[in-house]
Amino acid sequence: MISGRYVDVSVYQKAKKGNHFCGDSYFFIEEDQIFLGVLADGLGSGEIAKESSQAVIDIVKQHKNKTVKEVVDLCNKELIGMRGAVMGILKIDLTDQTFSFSTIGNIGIIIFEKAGKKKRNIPSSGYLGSRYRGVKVMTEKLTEGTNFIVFSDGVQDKELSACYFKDCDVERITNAYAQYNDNSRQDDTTLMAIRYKGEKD
Ligand SMILES: [Mn+2]
Repeated sequence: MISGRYVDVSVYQKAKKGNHFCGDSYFFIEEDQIFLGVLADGLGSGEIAKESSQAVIDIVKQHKNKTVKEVVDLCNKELIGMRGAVMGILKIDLTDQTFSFSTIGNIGIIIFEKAGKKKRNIPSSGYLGSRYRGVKVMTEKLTEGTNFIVFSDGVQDKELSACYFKDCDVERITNAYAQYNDNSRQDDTTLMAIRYKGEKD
């Protein structure tokens, strides 16, 4: 678990059975004015998949201050000619107190607000590299004590109703997931638990 000034992050990741390389790549960073979290799942498996998903991460790292839409467009450009990838990106603007997120293909984001509201995004279809028709970006007001769960398609729908996703301790979330998930998984699995703690005084 990484505990930032405003944001905590804990990540669970496991490669598909029998694979050395996990085709999923992730990255997150907290700076003075922003938090950025990204998860990419490369098409195919093993090293080929890793190459595409890592390319997404590299682009995001280089363009931290661009808008979510600009970053996704750049990732798409970079992936032309590669196997391809799907991605999810979350950007928290700590100054404006808003968050923006977007997913293309099979990356999910579920948002649990302290007040109990739960939101799930509708991903843009296709994937980066060759089946890309632009991406929808949602921007909403940030509230203290919000959990963002970002996951690749190794996570199964039935696993997402668990109550531990609302826990205020992100490490407990990934530990609980590791303990209760289905171990016979057929795909690379990454689950990022991100919590906006709010202003500390
Ligand atoms: Mn996958």
